[in-house]
Amino acid sequence: MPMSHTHHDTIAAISTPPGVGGIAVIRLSGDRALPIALKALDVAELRPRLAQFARVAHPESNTLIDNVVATYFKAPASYTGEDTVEISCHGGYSASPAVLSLLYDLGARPALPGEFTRRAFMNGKMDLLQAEAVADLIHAVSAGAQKIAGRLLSGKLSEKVHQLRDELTGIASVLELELDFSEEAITPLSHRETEAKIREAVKHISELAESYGGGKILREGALVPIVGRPNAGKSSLLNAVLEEERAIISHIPGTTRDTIEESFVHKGFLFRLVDTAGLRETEDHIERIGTERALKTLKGADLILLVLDPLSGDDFRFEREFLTRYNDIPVILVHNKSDLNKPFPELPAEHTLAVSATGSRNIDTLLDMMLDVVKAHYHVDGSSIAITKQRHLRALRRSLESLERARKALGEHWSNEFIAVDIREAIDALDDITGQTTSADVLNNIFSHFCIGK
Ligand SMILES: Nc1nc2c(ncn2[C@@H]2O[C@H](COP(=O)(O)OP(=O)(O)OP(=O)(O)O)[C@@H](O)[C@H]2O)c(=O)[nH]1
Ligand SMILES: [Mg+2]
Repeated sequence: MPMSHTHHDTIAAISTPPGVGGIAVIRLSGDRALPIALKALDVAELRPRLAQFARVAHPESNTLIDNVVATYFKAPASYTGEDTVEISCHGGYSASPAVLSLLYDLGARPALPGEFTRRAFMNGKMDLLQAEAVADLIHAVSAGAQKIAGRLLSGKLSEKVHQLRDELTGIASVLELELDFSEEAITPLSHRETEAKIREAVKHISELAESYGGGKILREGALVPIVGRPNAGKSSLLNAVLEEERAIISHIPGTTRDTIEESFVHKGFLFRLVDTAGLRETEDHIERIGTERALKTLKGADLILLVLDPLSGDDFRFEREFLTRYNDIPVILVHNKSDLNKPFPELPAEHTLAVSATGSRNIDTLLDMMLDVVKAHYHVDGSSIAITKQRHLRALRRSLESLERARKALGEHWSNEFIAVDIREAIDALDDITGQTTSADVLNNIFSHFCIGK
């Protein structure tokens, strides 16, 4: 947050999206929220948690700006934990901006992106995981993304992180106690017990780290490039899935040059399907750029649809090599043009399905298969607790590195003091996830991605 903006300022913003609608809600939060609201509204008092009708008029001309309903949330019982007044104006482009500008004249300042939620975090209303979940929930476009954001918001992941933290604190404090009271009768942990406890903690933290793939996919959707030789029917497949003529299709090989990404939701699960240029050696400059783009998309792929054309008349060496090269990403081998009843080669793929893109045959089956493969491969389970962000993963990895050091030190019979320091570092890394030790830079970055008014 820029230095000139302190969290003692009273901030205001319109919290509903711009546009024509029934109502628009302005949020006003900070020490002076109540006096500023009372100056703007023609009421003598605002009672906490009571929706009150009021008029807002121009201070000089006394002409009406809008009739509103105002609700006062007295600190700390508000979203931000500060005194907050929410003013419901009429929607559209004129009333709410006019009311907001009056609030600015009366001493409020425009809220920065995410500043209300940042204050909620600062005031202990939620931890950082929950604050992130607020943004995720707002941006969730699939039922899966909504579910995982909801689970974060309810504090399930925070609880899990706290459990892991308690586990480590338990070990560190015994080690530290032994240092302080080495003369007295506390039962020290044996070398073996400490080692076993650290190993247990490592296992639990690793499990959480492994949930990243699934968590990320639920939040952002699975990236699924459609690849194959020119003319295999990749663009036809994209169109068949989307049920619209999105990409250009022609019988001329090399039709698609650019990558075309379209999202769709299947059974509550978000997929990002990418049509790509056919892969072949080519002299054509633009086609070559298209090929490079296709290969780039493969780098971030969660699942690949490799489309096969029985008419291609070659030995399918390309497909064979492809399957060997991309053996760490799940691939569905799509036997396209199955309406032609031509034979397909035997290829070493785990998942194969015959479809007809232009005949819309087996497309629903393909979607179900995509869902099953992604769920199984990334352990995406509707009910489990998962981390969803690189930030979480990095912190867990740091924690694991510290524990690894602790284990090594223990093995080399270092004094407890050093081992305890490593374990404290592992705890700090976990605290970074919930925001207890997160640096201002990281916080700035997280909240800058919020919308204004949130
Ligand atoms: N019979 C039959 N023809 C198909 C099917 N799918 C695609 N085609 C035909 O195959 C040709 C190529 O289709 P596209 O979808 O443009 O193929 P592509 O893989 O996107 O080709 P490039 O963009 O050039 O790499 C077109 O003439 C389609 O009509 C199918 O299921 N059955
Ligand atoms: Mg194409």
